[in-house]
Amino acid sequence: MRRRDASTLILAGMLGLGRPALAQIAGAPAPFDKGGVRVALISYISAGDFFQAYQAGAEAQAKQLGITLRVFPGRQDAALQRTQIEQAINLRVSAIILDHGLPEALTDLAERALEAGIKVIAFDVNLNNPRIPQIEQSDHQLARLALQQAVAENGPSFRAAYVYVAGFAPLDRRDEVWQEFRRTYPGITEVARFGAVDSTTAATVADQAKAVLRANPGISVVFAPYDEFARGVKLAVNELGLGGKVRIYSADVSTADIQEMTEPGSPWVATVATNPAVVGAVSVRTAALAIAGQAPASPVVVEPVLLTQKALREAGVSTIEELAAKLPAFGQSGAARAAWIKE
Ligand code: SR1
Repeated sequence: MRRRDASTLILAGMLGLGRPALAQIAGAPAPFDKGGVRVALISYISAGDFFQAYQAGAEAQAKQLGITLRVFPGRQDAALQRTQIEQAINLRVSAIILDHGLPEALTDLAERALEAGIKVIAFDVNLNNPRIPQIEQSDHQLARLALQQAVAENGPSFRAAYVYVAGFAPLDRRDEVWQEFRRTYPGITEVARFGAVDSTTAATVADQAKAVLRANPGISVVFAPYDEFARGVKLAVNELGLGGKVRIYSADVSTADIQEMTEPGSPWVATVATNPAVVGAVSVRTAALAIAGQAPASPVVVEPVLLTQKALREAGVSTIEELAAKLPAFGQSGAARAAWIKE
């Protein structure tokens, strides 16, 4: 076999005879020096821009590491996610990445996987197990940046609607900051709270938001810290003709979100986001490091950046790729790195 340099990925070409391709990384620790590493990515939610980009980033990083990544798509179905974990254990993968989910449905099976010698990594689901590295987007910082922007643009007193669904670790962490802001700024009144996470989140939230905005004409700010929430609220604001009156502050970004934020008259004025593809890549790198016995300290954090409508318009940014090129802090992360892992 021909070796080029320490970080060169060599496809060993063990195709045929029903055997999978082995991908070796010269100079990498075991088992990556031999190849044949298999990892399962088991998601609770697969629909929506964030989760699709997350998966694409995970797949690209897995390819780079010679990992065969088996993706189990989620349908917001805890029972399905449990079955998928059992399948991954039976497949004897080297690691399982749990992407969101309900902790009470995952804890025992995560433990079973660990007992079977499988590494378990958790993104945005807190299993309270020191053997399971946690990955997150610094949700406290994310919410803080969004709410600081809301206060900077609307002053310390406003009537707000808040979109929230309890039980999702990132939303619960963002909620802690919302509560903290309301204590710091008693002039902020939460007039209404609503939300849903289902197979059509944006549409469901749009219906809820329409009812709330109709019933509460004084609302001037909506804190919607998930892009599917923000899209729903924006639909409602536009349908009710409230474009000049209501401002939306959110989390997450995608090419479609950038277009929705920057279109003329858009009420969606700011979001705070990581690049979800980078978070997917970080998740796979964390799994790879755990498999190699080099698990990074938990939590592994990907820092988000504030993106305002004004800044996006002024920079002429219209896609995620343009954003990553203009803003290096958005396009890459130093988390879960090692000399033998290429991005
Ligand atoms: C239902 S939880 C949705 C959030 O998960 C990820 O952390 C994304 O940032 C999204 O906002």
